[in-house]
Amino acid sequence: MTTSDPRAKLPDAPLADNERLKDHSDYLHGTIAADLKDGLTGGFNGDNFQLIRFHGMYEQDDRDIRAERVEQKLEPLKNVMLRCRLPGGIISPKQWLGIDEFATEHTMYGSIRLTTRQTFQFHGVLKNDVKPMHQWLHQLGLDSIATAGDVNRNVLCTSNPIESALHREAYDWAKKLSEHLLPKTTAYADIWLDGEKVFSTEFTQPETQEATDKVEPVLGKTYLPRKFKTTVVIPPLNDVDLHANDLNFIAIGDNGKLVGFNVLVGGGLSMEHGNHKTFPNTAYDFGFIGLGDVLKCAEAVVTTQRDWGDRTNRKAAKTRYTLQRVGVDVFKHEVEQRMGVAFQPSKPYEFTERGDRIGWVQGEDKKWHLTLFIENGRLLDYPGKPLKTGVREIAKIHQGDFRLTANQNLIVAGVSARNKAKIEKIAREHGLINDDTTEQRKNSMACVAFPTCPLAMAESERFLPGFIDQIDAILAKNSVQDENIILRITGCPNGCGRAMLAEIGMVGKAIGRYNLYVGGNRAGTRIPRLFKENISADEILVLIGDWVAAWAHGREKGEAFGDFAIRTGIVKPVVNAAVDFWDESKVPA
Ligand code: SRM
Ligand code: SF4
Repeated sequence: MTTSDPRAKLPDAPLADNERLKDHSDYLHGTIAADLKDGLTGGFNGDNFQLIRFHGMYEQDDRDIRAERVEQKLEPLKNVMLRCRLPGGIISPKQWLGIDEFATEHTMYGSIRLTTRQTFQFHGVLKNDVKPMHQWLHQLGLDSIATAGDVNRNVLCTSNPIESALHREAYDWAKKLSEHLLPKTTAYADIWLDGEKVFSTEFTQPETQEATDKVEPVLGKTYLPRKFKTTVVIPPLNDVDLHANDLNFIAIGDNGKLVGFNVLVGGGLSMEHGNHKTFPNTAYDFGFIGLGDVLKCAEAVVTTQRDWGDRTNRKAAKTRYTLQRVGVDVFKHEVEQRMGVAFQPSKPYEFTERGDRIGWVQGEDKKWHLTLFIENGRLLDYPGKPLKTGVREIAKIHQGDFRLTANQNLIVAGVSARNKAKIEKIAREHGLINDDTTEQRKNSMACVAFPTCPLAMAESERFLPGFIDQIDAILAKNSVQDENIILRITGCPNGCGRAMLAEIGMVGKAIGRYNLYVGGNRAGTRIPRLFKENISADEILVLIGDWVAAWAHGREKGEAFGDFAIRTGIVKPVVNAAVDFWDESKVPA
């Protein structure tokens, strides 16, 4: 479906090469199956390099040894990173044992990496193990469809079941949304599972537009212009960081029963250093819808973005740029037309926090939930701290489920009073509970970056733990060691660690150098502003030292650091990122 609205007209420019690639891919099949047999390279050839992303994988190589391999005239050590699809982050103990075994036996690094989008990644899978890996996941009831590429990604849902009686209903919606928006092509089954069905959709080779609509009724033959992200969130906890996402459903309850959702569209965090046409953005409020309209609404937003998104320039292709180009009201009106319902005024709600509640909490059904803090989400056995083994030992006796959080942590959920002490003992023995972990460490986050991420400009995951030691010392010196500042680092401006929603955000510029942003808020509804460009960690520590001293002594009662930074004029707030992110003189007086 296309529109006749003249405001949705695309720039007069050739389509980006990814559009050709999708168009020629035969609904994401490409020549991946044949490529698997090519033993001359550890990587994927031609378009397949990109196409495997739609199947949840990225080709990578270990950057720590890249130069050494080149010197030895060897191909970089190519391998695959896989990202699982796990709507709402829920995984059973049996499935956990299966993924643990795969990571241990069949990956170069042996780790399970919990991500900022409630799922896990395997790093370092060699080409020969790629097909067996998908079959392994399939027999566990898992898949990696559409966790990357120009599609709707893993759907997030507020993690902790204690937070509200609405959780089960909200989680069901996250699952339904994920399935409704999945690609319907059988490419995944054909390539990885020898045609075994993953979903019930029938696939026939389409010859007409009508047939195309039947194969991919929502996404279409060339899928979306760019990646697309969706959340379901239960106030007051914005643990999924909804403003990083294109489409958000905020659960509205009445007497503990879900009655509908407020819908927010057009969030996203990535940008490019110095490119003023790119900007991070908080999502726009479209209004309230009842439960009967949820799937229709999701489909209408996705298809509007599918048809109106800029396919000529991938840097302008995400939903927020479409909204900027056509106007929020025009986009919203089109969504209403497509779903056949008008949005009602939004219902009141409030977000107060984003962090996970580390430790035990008891749910309304009397079951216990233990949130384990996993530094940077990296589960591996470290000397004296066998974290991965610890989770495996818990999985062997746990009768509830596990929930991955969007803050890279892990919840052992649904524990009976009888099993509580046993699980806590295992967690403590394996270093999964550490009473010395500071509040600052729990509220800090880093993206993966080196050595696996090809886009990393600076260290992030490997840098953060030592940096937090120094921030902790600053907090202690100012007698605020029991408090914290939401601090996040990303190795480049793509923003995977969500620094663009932190109170203090560091964005990699070059090895050892970062751009420093300040002034996000606790609820995750304000984007921080650039304070200084291209500075070293030592320079940043001096600045943070001065700011913490001022905050500790001059803050108002309960005032968080980000709000203090705005009130005292360290930076001006970002009010409307599309207008004033790059130019603070445009902030209204
Ligand atoms: Fe991300 C690309 C890791 C969450 C914005 N991201 C990548 C790649 C795949 C690099 C690449 O394209 O080759 C990174 C792989 C590193 C590695 O070795 O594992 C990568 N992103 C991650 C993860 C693992 C970071 C983490 O530490 O947990 C997160 C996996 C999420 C998941 O499970 O699906 C991750 N990425 C995010 C987020 C945060 C979020 O969604 O809440 C963002 C910012 C939000 C947004 O989309 O605006 C994010 N990643 C990007 C972008 C910029 C996209 C854009 O709009 O321009 C890229 C690059 C791209 O797509 O071109 C990227
Ligand atoms: Fe890689 Fe950049 Fe994402 Fe970090 S923010 S994981 S460096 S793409």
